[in-house]
Formats: sequence, C-alpha cells, structure tokens
Amino acid sequence: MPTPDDVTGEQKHSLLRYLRQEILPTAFCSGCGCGTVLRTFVQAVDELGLSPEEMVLVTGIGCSSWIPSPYFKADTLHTTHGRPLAFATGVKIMLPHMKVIVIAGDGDIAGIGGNHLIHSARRNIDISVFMVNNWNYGMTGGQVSPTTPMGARTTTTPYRNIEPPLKTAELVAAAGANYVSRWTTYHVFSLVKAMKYAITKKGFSFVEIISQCPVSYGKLAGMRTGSDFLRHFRDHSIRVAKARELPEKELRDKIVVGKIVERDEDEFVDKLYRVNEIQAEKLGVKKGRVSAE
Ligand SMILES: Cc1ncc(C[n+]2csc(CCOP(=O)(O)OP(=O)(O)O)c2C)c(N)n1
Ligand code: SF4
Ligand SMILES: [Mg+2]
Repeated sequence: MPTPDDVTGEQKHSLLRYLRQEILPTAFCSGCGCGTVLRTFVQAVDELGLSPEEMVLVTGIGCSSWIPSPYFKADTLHTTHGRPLAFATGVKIMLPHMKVIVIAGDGDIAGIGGNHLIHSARRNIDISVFMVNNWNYGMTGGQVSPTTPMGARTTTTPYRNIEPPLKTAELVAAAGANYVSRWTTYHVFSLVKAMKYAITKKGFSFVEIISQCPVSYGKLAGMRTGSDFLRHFRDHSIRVAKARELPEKELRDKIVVGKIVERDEDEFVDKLYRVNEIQAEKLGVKKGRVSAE
C-alpha cells in the first residue's frame, strides 16, 4: 500500500501547485468546511487561468483566515481580527492592477469588521470577499456570532440564541455591491462558478459561503460530522427565486442560495484616480500624483 510519501511529483494532484505543500496537511479539524472552501477557491483560480502573482490575498484572524494564509501560495496579508477589508482597501488603491481577494470568517467580516464591510460595499471598491459563515467563532471555541441561527446553542448561549442572525449577503447588496451571492459547502460546483464570477466582476463582490464547523459549533448543535452539516445544508437550502415567493416567516430555517444582486455601478478606485488626475492637471503637477501639501 503506497504512503503519501511514495507519490511522485507527476502523480500529485495538479492543483497542489497552488498550495504551500511543505506545511500540509492543513490544521483544519476533520470534516471542517474550510478545506472545501480552500479546494473550491483553488479550482476557481485554476479555471480562470489566474497566476497567483496577479493576486493579493487578505485575511483576518480565525480558522477561516487560514484558508488563504498560510496555505495558498500567493502574496498574503494575515491582518488583525476584523480588519482585512481596511487593509485590502489600501492594497487595492496602491496596486489597482492586482486582484485583491479577502477570505475570512463571519466573526471577522460581519462581526467586528461589519462597519468596514458596509462601507466597502457602499464604495463599491473592486475587491472580492469570500465570507466563510460557519455560524460561530470557531477558532476561539464556539461563541455566538452575529450570524448564528436563532435558537442555536453555543458556548455563550447555552440557553439558546435569542438574536436573529444578520442577513449579511442582503445587507451587502443593499449597501451597493456590484455582485452578491450565497452558497454552501454542499453546492461546490455553484460555489466555484460564483467565486470565478466574483473574482472577475469589477466592483465590490461578495460571496457568503455557509460552511460547517463540526467541532466548535457542532458539539452543541448536535451535528458532529461534516456530513451531518452537508445533509442539513442540502435539506434546508432554497433558491433565491423560490424564496422571493414565500413569506419571511417561512424562510426562518432556510438557507437562501443563489445570486442576490448584480449591477454595474462605477468602481471606487477608478473614480479616485480620475479625481486625482483632474486635480493634478489643475495644479500642474505630475499626472496621477497629488501631494498632500
Ligand atoms: C480584536 C480581537 N478580538 C478578539 C480576538 C479573538 N478572536 C480570535 S479569532 C476570533 C473569532 C473568529 O471567528 P470567525 O471570524 O467567525 O472565524 P472562524 O474561526 O469561525 O473561522 C476571535 C474572537 C482577536 N484575535 N482580536
Ligand atoms: S474549530 Fe471549527 S472552524 Fe475551526 S478548524 Fe475546527 S471545525 Fe473548522
Ligand atoms: Mg466563524
């Protein structure tokens, strides 16, 4: 029986070349959705024919933040909890030709970083965000997050969560993003398509990925394995078009999947550079650069 060490370079999966193989296997728990998100992201990058040299990946702190960093072999900013969009905004402004991609958790993006999310979407800056929504703060042991379903038991809501979850994708759509969709780790083919679309679409793109945390969340939710969650995602998902026909109260235990919005509004960095150029011309300074003085 061959061991993984016996596998020659030629036999290795071709997508492994996108990963830092020297630190594999990943630190994700068995059955964690982070592995699926990493796999679908690599597939999307490969299908687009993108070189990792054309990308900057930005992330925060949490299990999901390990998807881009350290595993994906590209330039990566592993920033502070809640701040990936602030860092990503700076990167995109200074390196507008690069694909700037944020992959991080629900706590990071919708909790502590919620304000950055709303205003990045409002500005419609050309950044793609993949928010891994595992319904809890996985890395720190399973605390309630802003996206935890109502009624769920978590380590900080042992008597069940009484707060309704934030509809993050709908919020981002309302704030002005050019592309928003939601899928789950069960819908891998649709997820790859959505990631490809989000990466290529100009303006702010947001894909909410409902994902499983069988360890920190699952221990109190009664779903202990990855497949328990996948069955749940399969049985509770409903397409956007169908959901729009139903009253809101019938959607309480449903996961609405599909494209939520698509528009072609102007993007932020283009406008910023245009304003700078006009101003530079007026001031007679070198094109594209306006000094703060
Ligand atoms: C400013 C700050 N507050 C809190 C923490 C502790 N902390 C680290 S990860 C994390 C939650 C991560 O949850 P999420 O972003 O949903 O990622 P997940 O682990 O679930 O993938 C928290 C609260 C921190 N590192 N920095
Ligand atoms: S704690 Fe949860 S989110 Fe973190 S690696 Fe384990 S299963 Fe995944
Ligand atoms: Mg989380």
